[in-house]
Amino acid sequence: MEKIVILTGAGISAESGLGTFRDEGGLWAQHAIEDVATPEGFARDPDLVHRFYNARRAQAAEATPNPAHLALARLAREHPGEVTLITQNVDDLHHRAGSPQVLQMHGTLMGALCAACDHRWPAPLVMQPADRCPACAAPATRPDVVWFGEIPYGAEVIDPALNGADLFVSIGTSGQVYPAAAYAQHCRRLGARTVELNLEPSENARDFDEAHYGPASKIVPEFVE
Ligand code: BV8
Repeated sequence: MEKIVILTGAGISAESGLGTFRDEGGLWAQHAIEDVATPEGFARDPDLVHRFYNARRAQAAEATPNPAHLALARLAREHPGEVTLITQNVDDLHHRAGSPQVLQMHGTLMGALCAACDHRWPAPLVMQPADRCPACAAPATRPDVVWFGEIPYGAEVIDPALNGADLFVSIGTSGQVYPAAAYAQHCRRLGARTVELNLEPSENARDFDEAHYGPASKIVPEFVE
């Protein structure tokens, strides 16, 4: 029973038409990180931040899973209990591809969170600063995503999975955001084999025993076969 941990980033959704962060013309090129992906940015201009996420939520709703998402869903279904899928992505393409378990460590575009009472509910397509929380009625609703400086979700599941991994596969991430960018090195130190599937070498390419470069929709199904 080989324990496989898979980490995905924006690159796996690129061929589904969703923008990545750090590629040419990527999401961050249009906005400063501080303005749209930090609590301070949200406090400063909640309308800008809601518009940034509303646009991405609409784009994600229009997108469809690509062969890379589908291959990972097939792998998990064919190896029940052996695959832990962790994604940095906030789109729902892994869910819609049929992955039985998806751990969204940076939250989800499809979720709303009340900053006043921590209530969570399915996000409407368009969120606005004046929206009131359905539980406490405070006008404190925000996208349920993890911004810089906030603690990622799921460590209670992620950490044991990383510690028990025989194989760690990183797909479509530039390896620049922590703690996700440290996972490969952590698993390797504990004796796991580490593999990178990406368009080009990532910032932490040295942490991998094996690498395959090319578009995810091609190299992920090939790797999974
Ligand atoms: C935390 C929100 C404390 C949702 C995101 C100094 C040093 C080290 C660390 C830090 C530091 N200063 C601050 C930190 C911590 C900070 C951090 O890492 N900063 C970086 C910038 C240095 N991290 C945090 O603040 C995190 N929280 O540390 O809390 C803590 C932690 C643990 C325990 C206790 C306390 C919170 C980080 C989360 C931030 N939120 N997003 C959203 O808007 O989506 S980050 C954002 O970047 C997204 O989540 C995204 O997923 C993530 C990573 O980006 P990638 O997915 O890698 O996307 P990118 O565009 O970069 O790369 C795409 C890749 O795909 C490229 O390599 C490209 O070649 C490839 N590609 C493109 N097309 C294809 C392809 N591959 C295959 N096929 C293709 N077709």
